[in-house]
Parts: sequence; structure tokens; C-alpha cells
Amino acid sequence: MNTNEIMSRLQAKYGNEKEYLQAVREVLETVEDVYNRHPEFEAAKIVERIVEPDRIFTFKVTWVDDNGDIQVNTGYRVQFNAAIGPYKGGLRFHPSVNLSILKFLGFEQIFKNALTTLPMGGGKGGSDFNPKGKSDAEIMRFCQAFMLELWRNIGPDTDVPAGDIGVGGREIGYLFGMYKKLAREHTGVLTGKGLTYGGSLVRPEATGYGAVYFVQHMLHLQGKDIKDKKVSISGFGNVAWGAAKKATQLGAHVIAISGPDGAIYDPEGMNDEKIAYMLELRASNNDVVAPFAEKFPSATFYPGKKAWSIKCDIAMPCAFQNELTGADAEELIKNGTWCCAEVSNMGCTPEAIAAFQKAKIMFAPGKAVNAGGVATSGLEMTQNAMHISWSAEEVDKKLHEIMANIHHACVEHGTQPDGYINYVKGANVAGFMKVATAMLEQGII
Ligand code: 2IT
Repeated sequence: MNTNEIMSRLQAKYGNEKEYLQAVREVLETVEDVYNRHPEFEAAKIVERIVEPDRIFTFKVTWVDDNGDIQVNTGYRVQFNAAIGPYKGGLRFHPSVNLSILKFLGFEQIFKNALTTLPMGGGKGGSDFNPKGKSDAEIMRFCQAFMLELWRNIGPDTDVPAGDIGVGGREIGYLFGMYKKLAREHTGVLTGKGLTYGGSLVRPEATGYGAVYFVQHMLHLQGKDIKDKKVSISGFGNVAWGAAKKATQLGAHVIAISGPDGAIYDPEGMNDEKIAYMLELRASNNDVVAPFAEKFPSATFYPGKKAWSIKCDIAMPCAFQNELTGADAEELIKNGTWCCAEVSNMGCTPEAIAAFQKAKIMFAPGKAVNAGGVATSGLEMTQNAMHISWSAEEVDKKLHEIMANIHHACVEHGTQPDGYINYVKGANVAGFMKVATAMLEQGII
């Protein structure tokens, strides 16, 4: 295969799908040399097949707001690849949601899920619905209307959605309630469920915890430890919360968080009270981080600023795709940052990744670092299928093992002749090879 040739074909067909093209290019560029050592892949047109979703559902979601006005949104589910298991991936509710974003997320999910070692294919879905400022009753009505369309296309062995930006435990509860009413089945059709109806302990924390476990492995390999390191985190949602909690538990100082309105700098770092307040802020549905500085005198709010302008050892983007640009990376490098672990999906632009790699700074991509979230969803599916529930210790132990394995796979496939570990290449090659082999063995379908 030739990445540029494939990209120009995709460009001609999907030229307006920027994020999707960006995600595909990154994977193809890094797997090209390994792929080309396998003529059987080329003969089976694995690359041409893997870049196209199996199918995409698009549907209208009509609901009534608290004023009695009718609202219309668009819902989607991208079923990208099921070579190694049922489609699996989150639902995102955010006004920016469109096909390009869901295709990039679904594509990334294929390789991330393969890295977890669990049997899950890749998928993603969501809506351009904006949860900001919506009442609880509006959220419920929207979730019910969304599921009224989606339910026919999902199932515990077909496609298992979960949360993502704008979809947390509350939304999963409303979605699950409606699914159950329509399907007349109580199954593990969604993950991220509440503990009283089939959810898994540690699932809410898993993405952030897993990310910090991954960082620990990166650091240990270089003879370092996370204790006493200064960590900057962007975002203040579920993922940022889990990362802040685990990093703080391990003795790191989380000195920055951020929101769409600006950044919080707190030289004293996080503690239990501040971490708990992150959840309160998020639950308010206002999408602002400024009140953090009103509540905690040690914290300062910088309107319109990103977390990346603050000096830190370790940067952990936990918010949005392309949130850390080339200029941000240069600023971090200038300020002495020596490790960046991408926790958001495709959180760094290609220019940012190139800058980190050029400076030989430790950098690991989202599909490896944040895989603990979907891995724990996989553990939730297993518990549901077995009709049992594991203790928090059991789940956390399995999460630890999975993150260690992912790190090992990245090192195995990404170590360069000079010793620098290209985690992007390592993650892509390890994930891709597994899916490509599964596709090959299952014939032309
Ligand atoms: O990006 C992700 O991996 C998620 N939003 C979680 C997906 C899942 O199925 O738990």
C-alpha cells in the first residue's frame, strides 16, 4: 500500500471529513512499512476495507423541550469494524458532532479496542444535541427519543454503546431504561450503567485511572516515578476527574484543569475536596470551570487560556480532539514538559505530535492511553454475560494488567533503533495487525 495514494482517493470521496482523514492518515503512515511486509494483506485489500465503516445509521431525533417547543436533532451510529467482536464504542452528545467526527472516533476505536486484548470491534455514535443548560427532564426526553430510533440496531452481541463527551451515568440510565422497555430484555446492551442495574465498579474512574497507570509504565521504563511531578490536565469531565484522582493518590501535583471558558492554575495541586468539586461543576451542566477559582483561594482562573500555558512536567490532554496544537506543544517543550500522554481521542494535532517526537519527549497516543475506559466496559460486558459482579479490587487489578499489556505492546512495536519509543507507531501497529489478521481469516465479507 501507499498511504498517499489511499489518502488521495479518500480525500476525493470524503474531502470535507477533516477529522476522519486525519485519523486515517496517522494510522496508515505508521503501519505502512509493516503492512507492506505482508503481501497477503495487500492481496485481501485489508487497508481499503478497514478504512470504510461497515455501515452508518443516521436518524432524526424529535423531542419536546420544557417550554413545549419541538426540537429536532440528528442521531448517528457508525458501525465501523466487527472483525474481533461486536461493535463497541461510546455515544457523544455535543453540538460539534457530525459524520467526520464520529468516523474518526469509530476508526480510532477499532485499534484501541484491539489493544485491550478483549473481543470488541469498533463503533461510535452520538448526536449534535447540546446538553449545556438543559434540564434533567429535557435530557431524559432526548435520551428516550434517541433510543427509540437506535434500539433496533444494537444488542449485547451486536453493538454495545457507552458514554463519551456529554453522555455519563445519568444519560446511560435513561437510554438503558428506554432500550429495555422496547426490547423487553435486560441485557448488557450498554456499558457505563449504574451499579444497581448491571454496571461495573470502577467503570466511571477507569479511563482516567488507566491513563495514569499507563503514564506510570512510561515513566518507570525511564527510571522515573509520578510522585511529586507537576501534572497539567485539560478538561474537567469524567476523564479529567479520574486522572486527577489517581495522579493525586500517587503523589503527583495536579496543578491545572481547564474548560471551554479558560484554565485554572492551582499551585497547591488537587485534594479530595477539589476533585469532588470537579464532579459538582460537571453535574451543573454549565460547561464552565471558572467557579473553581471562586471556591478555592489557591486557584486562579485565566479566562480564554488553555492548560498548556502553565509550566508542568507531564501534560495530559483530557478534553477534546485537536485541543493541543503545534504551538501549544512548542510552549510546553519550552517550559520543560518532558512527557505528554494524550487521554482525549486524537487530543494532539499532527504538528503537536511531530514537535514532541522531534524533541524526543515521551509521547503516547489516546488510543493506548485512554483504552482503560473501553477495557473496563469490556469487563462490564463479561460480568453481565456471566450474571455476576466483581469487586472493585478485581476490576482494578484487571485494568492494571490490561494497561501493562498495552504499554508492553507499544514498546514492542514502537521502539526505534536509537531507543526512543514511538508509542504512536507501537499502538497502531499492534492494534492494526490483530484486526487485519482477524479480517484475513474471516474471508471477504
Ligand atoms: O472513547 C472511548 O473509548 C469511550 N468513549 C468509551 C467507549 C466504551 O465503549 O466504553
